[in-house]
Amino acid sequence: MSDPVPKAELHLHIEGTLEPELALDLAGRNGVALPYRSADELRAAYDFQDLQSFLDLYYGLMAVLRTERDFAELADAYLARAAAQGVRHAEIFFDPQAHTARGVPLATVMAGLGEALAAAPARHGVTTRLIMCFLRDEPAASALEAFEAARPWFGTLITGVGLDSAEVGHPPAGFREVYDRARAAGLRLVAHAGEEGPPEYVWQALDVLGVERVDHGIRSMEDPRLVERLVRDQVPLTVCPLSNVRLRCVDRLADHPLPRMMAAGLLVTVNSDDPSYFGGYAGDNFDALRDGLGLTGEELRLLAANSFRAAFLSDAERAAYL
Ligand code: ES4
Ligand code: ZN
Repeated sequence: MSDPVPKAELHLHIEGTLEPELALDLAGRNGVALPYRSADELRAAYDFQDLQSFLDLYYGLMAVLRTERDFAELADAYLARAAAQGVRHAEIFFDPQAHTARGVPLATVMAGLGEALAAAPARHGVTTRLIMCFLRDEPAASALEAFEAARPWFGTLITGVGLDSAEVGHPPAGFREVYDRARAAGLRLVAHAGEEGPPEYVWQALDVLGVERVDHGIRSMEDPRLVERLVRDQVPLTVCPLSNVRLRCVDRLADHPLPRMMAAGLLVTVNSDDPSYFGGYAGDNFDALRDGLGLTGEELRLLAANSFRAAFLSDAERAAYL
């Protein structure tokens, strides 16, 4: 990678940074049986048809994450890789329900992630925020339960809430109550919408949940009125080009709507989503836009500047980055 431009990463699932080598190490350490004998064999399974086929592997492999140390090592490894690719600030998603459902206490997850995030400014030169995501293919009552269990960390470790997992058939409107509670608790609000799901889900994320940023949002381009709204309000979209190709939301990188999104005046950012699974970290996504889509240095610098504009930073913090 050529001298990476400083950037913020705003769409990153910490569980999606689990590299095959670390997964096998943790499996051995924790006595978890995996149906893969080598990192290469595991990597060969990273051939996805759609979002669901990815999620099946992703949730399955989480079985190796059991202890505070596991979560601390996972996050520290991500922060080291991200820093090497120019990431100065990372707003990190995690899926509490995916861990508590396997019997891992939320306190264990928070202690491990908290340790790595606290060390990150000095160790890696990266500041962070943490965003808890609700699994939209689980009942809204489960999201409410996860939300209430996380209250002790609100405003300290946890800055915001998001909505992820299988999108189609699970519209944002079902999660109105938990977003109302999150807003009342002073948390920042984001949601995945318009990745595989229709523009209607982006409208619901904006108008029913009241999100401040939309994760993915690429299918917004199918609805000119929605584009107008997103441009008018300069709602940031956290776009993940390599993810969209790997999950076949777009056929080829050359077909990716990102250049059209920028031309329309949308506040677009570039992110890695689940970098271990999708072929690259933040800088790799920037490189792919240059090499595969022909974006210019000026366009890439604009995307990097957008990432700090769209971040949940104070004005003073933002000024230090821009
Ligand atoms: C995800 Cl790419 C993607 N979409 C929705 N939910 C997710 N969780 C982790 N990666
Ligand atoms: Zn995502």
